[in-house]
Amino acid sequence: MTDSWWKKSVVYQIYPRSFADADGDGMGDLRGVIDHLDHLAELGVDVLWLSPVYPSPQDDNGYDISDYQDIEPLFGDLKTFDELLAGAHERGLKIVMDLVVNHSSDEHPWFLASRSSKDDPKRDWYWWRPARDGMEPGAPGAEPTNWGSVFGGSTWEFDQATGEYYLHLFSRKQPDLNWENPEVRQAVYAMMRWWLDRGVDGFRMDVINMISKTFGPDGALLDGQLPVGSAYADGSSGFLAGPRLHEFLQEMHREVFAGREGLLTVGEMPGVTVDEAIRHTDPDQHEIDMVFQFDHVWVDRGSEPWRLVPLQLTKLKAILGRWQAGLAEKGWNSLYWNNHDQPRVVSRYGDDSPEHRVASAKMLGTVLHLHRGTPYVYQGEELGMTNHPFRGIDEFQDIEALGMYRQAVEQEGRDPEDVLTFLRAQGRDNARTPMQWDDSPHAGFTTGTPWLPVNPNHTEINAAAQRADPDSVFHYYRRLIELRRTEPAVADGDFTMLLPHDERLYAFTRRLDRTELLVIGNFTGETVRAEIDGWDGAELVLTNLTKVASPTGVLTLAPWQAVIYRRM
Ligand code: TEU
Repeated sequence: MTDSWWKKSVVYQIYPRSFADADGDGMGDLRGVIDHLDHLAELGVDVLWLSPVYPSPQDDNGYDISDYQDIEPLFGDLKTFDELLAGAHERGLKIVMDLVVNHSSDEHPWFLASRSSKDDPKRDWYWWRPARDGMEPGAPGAEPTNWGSVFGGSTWEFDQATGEYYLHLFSRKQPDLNWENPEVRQAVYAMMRWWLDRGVDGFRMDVINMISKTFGPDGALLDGQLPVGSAYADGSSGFLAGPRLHEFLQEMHREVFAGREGLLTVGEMPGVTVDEAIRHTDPDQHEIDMVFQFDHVWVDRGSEPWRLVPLQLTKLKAILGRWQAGLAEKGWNSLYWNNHDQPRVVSRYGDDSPEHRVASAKMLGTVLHLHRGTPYVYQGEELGMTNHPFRGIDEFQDIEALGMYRQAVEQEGRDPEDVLTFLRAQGRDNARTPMQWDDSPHAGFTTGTPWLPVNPNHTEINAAAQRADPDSVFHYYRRLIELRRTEPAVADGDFTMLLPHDERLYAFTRRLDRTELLVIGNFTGETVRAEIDGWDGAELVLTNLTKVASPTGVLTLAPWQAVIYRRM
């Protein structure tokens, strides 16, 4: 890929299950996306990323795929998909698919064959291992390693049929594919080419830094012992950024992307370091265009599980500043606050009270979109949608929330209220409540019963109201997105962090040739004066507050205010 059009683009993530339901079964679908393409075109984004729409038992809402080359019947069929693709392309929107190939569903024919016998030709397509040396297969503690899965429990599932265990870093219905096997890789590449030939414009690659793994034939205990109070160990040194990761991504590039233009590739990489990201995204390495790193969304989690720590702005700035500096010369950043795995940013780093929700949502958008990199907007973020008021564990549906809860409460004896407090703040279902289109009973999402309850605040927060209101979060996001197109310094300028020790203001400049932008966001509900000189008389390009009470000069920020100034 020689062109890097995506440096000037904004991506919008659709979680199809929760976006819009056209057939009334309570579950979003592709027709629902087609029906709302104009909302997306009006917002002005360039690319749509669809979370998985492939056939799936839906154990992890589609991140468990049982057929990579078809559409989940709940969502539609290939014909509807082609219609969506055409409708998007007509409006100048590209479509990027989710690529989930670290693991498949346990109901995928590949896995059904693999588990059928030790001699099956596909046995080695997944990670099968015998019980720990000298232990009875299936007995407690006999798992090949002591690794804990992301969704709770062991990463190993014992399979009676052949008396061995298979590896699943996520749920037991998501067995890990064995990328060491070249047949697996070729099957994945063929599938990717099939989608590209159909017209899709790229891939968001799920946990792609986990595809290269190492462990001894018997499986070794990691670090000798378990952390105090934990039922399982962290196995990530055995599967994050494994020894063949760069090789696999380069091979994929050669086999799938080489010679094709106009694509976007982004690798989701929990735990990726800046140095690794530079290697992955340096165009000369021929791997991928950008990565999703996680440092800035792990900043409010304590080192112990189930501990929430309040946001410390200086830490957030240090993290994002390090990523900006690290990828300044080579490689490229992706920018996100939200996705289907993260709580709503206005509830998390902003203030979702009626008084400050709109201002803080716009402030957070301003800070993110003015960084150097490609911004991602997650559905509903452009409305300032908030976390959901979950009452109890019964209201959560996410396999991660339920699995973590079970492990924490039943196996580790933690206080259920502590765990709930954590899940209310950080649980993934916060992002997955239905999109709020209007103030009707199910927010215009469905005429049926929504699979996850609609947030009761949809009577206030919804797309219809915001499209009609020029001061809404929606129209502010539109202006932010437009600014990337009209002001070259937004996409191409360099980045300099200011006030790194300030706990209240997030401030930086962007410079391209003679144009310099100053961006400041007030992360508090108080008026704050910014100690930044030299900007008297600069042009105010954008601010999130139309009526600013404070008359005391350009660099005094009202509660949750954001400003963008320009000087030449
Ligand atoms: O997420 C990878 C991942 O690491 C997440 O588990 C994340 O760290 C966690 O959910 C935060 O709470 C990807 C997908 O985005 C996620 O939806 C899938 O569940 C997961 O992979 C497995 O496919």
